[in-house]
Amino acid sequence: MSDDLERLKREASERLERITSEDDLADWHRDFLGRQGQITSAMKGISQLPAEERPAFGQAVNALRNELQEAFDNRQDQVLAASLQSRLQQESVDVTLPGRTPLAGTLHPVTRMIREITRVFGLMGFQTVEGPEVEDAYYAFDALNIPQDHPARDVWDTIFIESEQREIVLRPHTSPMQIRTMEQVEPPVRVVVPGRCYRYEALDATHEWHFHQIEGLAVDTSITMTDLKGTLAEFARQIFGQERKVRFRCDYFPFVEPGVDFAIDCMFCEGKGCRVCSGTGWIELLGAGMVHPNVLRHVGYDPDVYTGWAFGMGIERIAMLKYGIEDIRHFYQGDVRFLSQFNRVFA
Ligand code: 2NM
Repeated sequence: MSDDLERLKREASERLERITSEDDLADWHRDFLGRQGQITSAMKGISQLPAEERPAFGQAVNALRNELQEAFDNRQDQVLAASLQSRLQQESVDVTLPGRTPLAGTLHPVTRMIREITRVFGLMGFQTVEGPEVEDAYYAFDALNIPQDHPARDVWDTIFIESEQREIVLRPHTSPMQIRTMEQVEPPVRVVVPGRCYRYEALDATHEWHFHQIEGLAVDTSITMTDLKGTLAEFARQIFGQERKVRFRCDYFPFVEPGVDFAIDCMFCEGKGCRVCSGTGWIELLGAGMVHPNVLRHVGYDPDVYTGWAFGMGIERIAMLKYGIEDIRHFYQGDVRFLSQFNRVFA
């Protein structure tokens, strides 16, 4: 073999030995075995040789080409095997590592509060019913002893839906469903109605333009104020602790007579007076009263035969007191840092 071919062989072999990457392999192949590589140009040099040397030279170049091709194939196998090995190592999974806990959704604090309150009333024989959020004004006002043009109609800051035929509102309380219930069944009635309500409010820490209420209703022969007091005291003690004191004071709602406001002694200061109870020692929970005879007449109940009581409370307010939430707007901002604090499973 000529000195030139010897040098070419040595250069090619040494470079091949050092190659560890697929890119370098491709470069090497181009430089030596490619169409414009050194083997090709060596073959072209054959024309410069005297005729008698050409066959031997041609054979030598061919032999070298085959030799280099074989060396290349071997090296390529090694490089590919090594890179596969290191990829396997890099991408290997340690199956003994502890798993990541997936983020599971939780119930909204208002949903939890509704379930907790309806459970307590369920134990006392009350059925839970739900009704429409978009209501006929008759159910939202007229049937509740709040006639058209009566000033009491303005108290609820109602959101109206435009309609040609009827007066339609987003319900400002869940009482409409209590009217619907009484229209459909004869006493005895024992229901609680939880659900979303709407009012055109200026927003602050205690007011949202949409919120939730739960209202209760009991109608039967000889239902009295005593039943109301006993039922509400039991509710308050189930939710806020057996030691709670209760207070009833006169209040006015168009759909009841007499009407009361129901309070418990402050569980933060034990009635001594603090920031939460504004120094009074008492926290107002809800409004209630004996269902007005006009309301009973509207649903076709004879007020000389039946009596009943009803109450209504804001669910967010109860949840804020129970869990020490200082701003009602937290409920509807969808902030996971707030919402994920209510993971605890209720009894
Ligand atoms: C309240 C306070 C007092 C109430 C009355 C009725 C119905 F339908 F029976 F007339 N439902 N809810 C009522 C009574 C609601 O919320 C502060």
